[in-house]
Amino acid sequence: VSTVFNSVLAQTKDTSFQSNGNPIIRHKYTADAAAIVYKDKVYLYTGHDVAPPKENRYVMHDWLVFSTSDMVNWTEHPSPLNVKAFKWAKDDAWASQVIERNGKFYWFVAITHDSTHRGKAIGVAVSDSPTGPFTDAIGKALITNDMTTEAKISWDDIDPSVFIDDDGQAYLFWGNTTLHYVKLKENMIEMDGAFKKIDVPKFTEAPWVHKRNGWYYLSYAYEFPEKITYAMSKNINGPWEYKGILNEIAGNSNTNHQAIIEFKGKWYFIYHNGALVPDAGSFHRSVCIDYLYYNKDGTMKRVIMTSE
Ligand code: FUB
Repeated sequence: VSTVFNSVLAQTKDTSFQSNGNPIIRHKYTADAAAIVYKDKVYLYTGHDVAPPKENRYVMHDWLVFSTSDMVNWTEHPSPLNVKAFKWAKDDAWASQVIERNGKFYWFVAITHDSTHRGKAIGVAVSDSPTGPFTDAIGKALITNDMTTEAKISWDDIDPSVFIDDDGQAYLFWGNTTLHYVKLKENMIEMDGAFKKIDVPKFTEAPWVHKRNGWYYLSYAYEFPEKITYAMSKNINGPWEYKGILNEIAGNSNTNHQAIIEFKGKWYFIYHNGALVPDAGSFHRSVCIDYLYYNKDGTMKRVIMTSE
């Protein structure tokens, strides 16, 4: 445990390690994975749980980035983004996702807004490199809690997930309890049109959209404690057909949060659990990776968690 907590000290240079089964990162707590494939490498972006031992609350100030060419040998890069980069925000480096467009990397994040706005908000940072440094792209929140009026909770505008379709149209999905999406302009930092809602069974949070063979897949955290479940559609605007559970509650954590990528011909399901050390639990989470397989009809097979 002390190794894990010592790692809170700032890292200043690239370091390497081999993953040896799940959790893949064992020297610090990582959560809320998002990943992209760029130029023959996977870049894995995670949140960073730093709550003192036994403290049952999220303490998260920065996001981390790791890269690999083979899913075994990993490089950890110095943290390229901290909540302090967003002058309008207070704290809480919650779930995020990075996407590349025209050689720029856009990092959409959920954070707590400062005292002028209630609750969580979504911001976006930009960089010329997948490993940063990233700077606030617009100097204010892209989405604030008061833009979604049905909100009864202050944390409903979280968990941004971006997707660029084959025709170049970008979409931002997000939410807790209510799942919203909106088109993004070509510049990735302005919204284009009205918010829309998606009604899928027992949506909690953590949307992730990917596409394969003409099918759109919308995976998300379902119920609480969370399982990951999914729906499919032939159209990004739905209707979405619910398909069922992708993975069960992941060892010892109330939340789960997935990313799905294809890399060198294999599909990967990236998620987190709370099983790095005994009693790690919901606020000391760790990223895990398992293979993802499809059935002939395009549905996804249930993920066998090698972390259990
Ligand atoms: O890590 C903080 C929050 O917990 C995330 O935003 C949710 O997806 C859940 O994992």
